[in-house]
Amino acid sequence: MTQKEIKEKIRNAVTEKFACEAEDATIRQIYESVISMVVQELSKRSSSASKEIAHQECKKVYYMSMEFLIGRSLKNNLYNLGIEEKVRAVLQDLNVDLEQLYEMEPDAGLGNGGLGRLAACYLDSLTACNYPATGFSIRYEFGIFRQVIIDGWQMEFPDNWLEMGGGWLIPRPDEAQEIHFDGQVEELWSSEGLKTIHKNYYKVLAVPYDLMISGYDSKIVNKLRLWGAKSLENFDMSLFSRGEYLKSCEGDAKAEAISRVLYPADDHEEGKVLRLRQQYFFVSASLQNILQDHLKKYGTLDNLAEKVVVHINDTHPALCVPELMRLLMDDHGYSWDAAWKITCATLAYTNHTVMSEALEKWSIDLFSRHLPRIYTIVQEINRRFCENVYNNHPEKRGAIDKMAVIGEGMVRMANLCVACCFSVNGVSALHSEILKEDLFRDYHDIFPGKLTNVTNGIVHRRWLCESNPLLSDLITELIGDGFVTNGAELEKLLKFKNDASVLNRLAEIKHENKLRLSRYIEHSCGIKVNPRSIFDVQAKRLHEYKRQLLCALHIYDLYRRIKNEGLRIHPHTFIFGAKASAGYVMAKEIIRFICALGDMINNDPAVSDQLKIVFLADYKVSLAEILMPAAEVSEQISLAGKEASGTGNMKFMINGALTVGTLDGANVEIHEQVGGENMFLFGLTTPEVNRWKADGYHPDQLYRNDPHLRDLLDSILKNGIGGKNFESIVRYLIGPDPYMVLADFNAYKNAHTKINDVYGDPLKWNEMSLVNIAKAGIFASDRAVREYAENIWHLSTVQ
Ligand code: 26V
Repeated sequence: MTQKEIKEKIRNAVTEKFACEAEDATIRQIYESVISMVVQELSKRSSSASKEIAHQECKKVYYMSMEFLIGRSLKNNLYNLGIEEKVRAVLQDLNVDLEQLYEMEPDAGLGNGGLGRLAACYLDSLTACNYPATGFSIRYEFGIFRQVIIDGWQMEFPDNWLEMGGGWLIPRPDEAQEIHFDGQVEELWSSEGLKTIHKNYYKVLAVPYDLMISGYDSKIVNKLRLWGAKSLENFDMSLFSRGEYLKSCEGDAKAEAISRVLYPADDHEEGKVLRLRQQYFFVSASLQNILQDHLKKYGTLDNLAEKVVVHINDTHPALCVPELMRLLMDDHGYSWDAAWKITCATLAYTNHTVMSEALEKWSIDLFSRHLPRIYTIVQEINRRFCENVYNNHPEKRGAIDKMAVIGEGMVRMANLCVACCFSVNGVSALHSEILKEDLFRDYHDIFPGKLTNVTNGIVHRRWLCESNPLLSDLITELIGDGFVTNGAELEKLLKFKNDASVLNRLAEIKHENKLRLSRYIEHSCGIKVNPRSIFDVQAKRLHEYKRQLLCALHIYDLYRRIKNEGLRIHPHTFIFGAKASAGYVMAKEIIRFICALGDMINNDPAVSDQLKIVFLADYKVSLAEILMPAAEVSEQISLAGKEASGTGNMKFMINGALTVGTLDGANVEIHEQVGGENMFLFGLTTPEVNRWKADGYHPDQLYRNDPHLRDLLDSILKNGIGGKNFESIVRYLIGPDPYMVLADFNAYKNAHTKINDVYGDPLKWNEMSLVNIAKAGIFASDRAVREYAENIWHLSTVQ
């Protein structure tokens, strides 16, 4: 598109939508018109891409995920289409600043954390690499809550993103699907055999809304299809006639509640009917849609697995297994065996956690009540699976109870996936080993080759090129722009490792980005930070296992050593960003602890030139885009064996931050890339953690035998923090703490001493930073989706 064409299109959009001239339009009208211009352009490309994909009979992947943490789209789409500067110029003529439009856009926060952001990165990369893909999820009216901190307490407020973000969605009511819940099943024998009938069900309509995914300089445009729930039985006339007005609309509310809000927890099973309904709703709608499209094109479902792969992102869409069976058998007349063969060959699954509380299970009672037909299918899958293990793997007879899909009164979604899917993968080398050796060990023995690894990745165009243009421009100047489409080319930077002028420019860019973040911090929380201080960031969901508490305890220790022992350190600013799920009491207490620590330290003139703490409220994708480029230290300090991969670690790394981290998740691979001399590794390893756990972890002994640690904890018990009581936290640390904060405390402290020392040698620091950037290419999601496409999905690119 030329600048002239863009101008025309924006002008037309303004007149069509608002019946006025662009010169007279409000900024909001311009904002909506620019979005509409981009959507139109992408839709045009999408429909010609669809035709080409159909013509080439390409195999397609459907990526099923309850979460897609998209963030903002305007800048990303303009960048990907290569028209950002042209649009900026057109808007300038209208006296509108493009940056101002960017700031008007809300984040599409349709996810909780890493899992959802990964799905968004993958759709972006799949498109950029020309793989035919569609994402399926839910059109939540409200995304992840907006976090406000009041006196240290997290408060949650609704996130009405559609008001200003809905312009990206194209409704497709003609492709709506009907979903059936509740009721009873009846089995009927006839001359044609056994027929199962689902009766007295409750119907909900699933209406698709498409969000275009632009890729980068791509031949194709893919889409993310989000299902919105609409009532089909929205009005009960008989109730209305009897004067029960409110009740008469209940059908409406119950159906439409399904897509009202994202579940804001990524840690524990809530066991709520609504979540099960959400899962079945989007799984059933998507699979019906997939089968209809396939039938339209090929006239048969016999070859489904040759042309379609459905990817299950964590266990949340695991109902794909019984739902695909149901559709094949009940709607399309396949026998059990034929349906099972197709189902197993079509479905692949990624596991994203080994934490038992996050592995989904549903009580039989709830499951069978709301999904009666699906339950009968799961029962039969379980019966056949157990029988198969019993007959064909006698050595595993003792493990059947553990491996079964139904056990202890629950339907176990992870087991369902592993029993059926043709591929199961973990998300980092370490995590995938733990799956093979531990969580899914018995399955690994009977299905050799099924379990594999694909280390996570990030779309480096968003996380480096778009969010850190200064760095991206410097890199382009040094090694050309090949790295934009081939992350591995970043390695060419290594030849500047000892080039002082390059290292100094790197430092200047970091400083600019720190200034930008400092302005944001002052504006958002009124704290003035020293831009020459070390910017040390821990930004991620708040979880005990991620150990924000380890960092906080260390800060308190620093504070006391500065005050009581006259310790001098390079000025250090610790920045936190983290949402806690609403019902997670300990996580909220940790936020309160960090905030209290901040209030005390930031207001103590005895330390305030050396130490600052900032808790940034409402951490989200658009905030991460400001944080990552400004960070110098990246905190990745989970207890070894608990963080499946982490992806924040990769975003910090590619922006030149140095990792202080344990050998957990993808940190292991970061370490492999940069070596121990370019990061600050500390703490127990996974085998050490396991050994320590087996022998019994007794933090009370650490407390008793380490006078310094005892003093530190006693002082919290005695004085609280800034007058606030945190006894519960100390009791937790010396009592049950399953994440062994005290065991790693001294090692962590030593790692920080080293950070402080190395920072005193700027050339050394910047050299380490450059090595990190140069070695981050392997964490590009282009690499990750290629591995999925080649090794798991067997997809080819569109030619
Ligand atoms: C689990 C549950 C349990 C029921 C309540 C709602 C809910 C929502 C989400 C989850 C998933 C937790 C798993 C997860 O988020 N894993 C993260 O996945 C990232 C991408 O692979 C990875 O980088 C992180 O290490 C991993 O914690």
